Amino acid sequence: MDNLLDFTILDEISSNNKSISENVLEVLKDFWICCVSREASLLARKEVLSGKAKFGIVGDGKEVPQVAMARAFKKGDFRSGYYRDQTLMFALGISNVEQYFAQLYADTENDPFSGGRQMNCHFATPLIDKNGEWTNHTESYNITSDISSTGGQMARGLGLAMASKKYRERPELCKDSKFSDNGNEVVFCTIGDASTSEGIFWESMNAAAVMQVPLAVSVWDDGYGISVPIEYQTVKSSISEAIKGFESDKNGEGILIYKAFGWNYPELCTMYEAGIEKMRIDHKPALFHVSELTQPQGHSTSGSHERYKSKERLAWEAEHDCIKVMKNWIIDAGLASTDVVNLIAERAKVIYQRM
Ligand SMILES: Cc1ncc(C[n+]2csc(CCOP(=O)(O)OP(=O)(O)O)c2C)c(N)n1
Ligand SMILES: [Mg+2]
Repeated sequence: MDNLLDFTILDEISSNNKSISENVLEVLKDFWICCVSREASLLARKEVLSGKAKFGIVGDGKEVPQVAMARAFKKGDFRSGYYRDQTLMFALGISNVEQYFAQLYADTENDPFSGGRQMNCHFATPLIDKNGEWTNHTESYNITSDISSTGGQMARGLGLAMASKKYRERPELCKDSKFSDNGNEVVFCTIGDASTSEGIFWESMNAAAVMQVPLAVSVWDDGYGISVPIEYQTVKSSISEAIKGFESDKNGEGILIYKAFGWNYPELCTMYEAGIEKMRIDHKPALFHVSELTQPQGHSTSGSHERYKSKERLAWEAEHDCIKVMKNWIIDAGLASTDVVNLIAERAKVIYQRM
């Protein structure tokens, strides 16, 4: 199988258009990662439904906020998240598409995240080397092993963020440290909208606000928890509204609350860049509410969302698909021609047909 994350298409595009800027190439690279990730999700469902794997839960519909988040994720940072984050893994180079499928197939030799033991899309990076020695965490992107109990990532994220605060309070611990760069790390936590109804979410947000630790919680809000719509799950159907009492006041306590639509790539980039940089300096926790996300194939390979979403909702989702909106934005903003974005989308498909 080819390494589907090769970026030769970008060399091709820039050699055909010598005046293309580095910034535009970065945007096209993000678009390419989103397209490849989507194709991987589509194939994963097919592989399960045709009997080649037992179960699949994938990240389609959540691609664009993750390439934006990846831009703010630095070496030394940690993530404590859940099963929708394959695009972030592709963008950070933590997973390639072969490894993603190795985990889907429970391939004991080629799944680097769990040796075939975990469900698919449960990522992890090692914190020790082959000899059992600590690796230098300040030089790697660090992923704590994903767990299937929704919400469980919150307490772990909180603990890691607390550790950064302790390092900053004790500079003597940071000298030649493999674990912290003066507490400048951020812990990225991801959670679905429905899982914010769990007690552990509120306990962790409260503790983060009281202790003022660098915990950046992104809520991927696709309006559903399996088949349950958000109005039965979250008061006021909005986590950023529900959590307003936690918001930072003039005394500086509390959390910062950011909001963006999951299909708005430029706004997501600005939100994460500014929000995370601020957090590295002042260690104030933040909630990033990313709403209007979609789930093109439904919750998991066990079920069909056509059975619980209305025709109107399905049509709305097709219209607000984050990759479709990003593609139109690239063209409308004059960053690249329709031909170039179509080439990227088609090439992602062609590579996947070769597998
Ligand atoms: C503690 C716990 N309760 C229930 C489940 C079963 N479960 C798996 S995913 C899910 C819905 C999660 O919805 P949401 O948080 O909105 O994330 P999404 O899948 O929509 O991205 C549920 C109830 C679980 N895995 N863990
Ligand atoms: Mg959801």
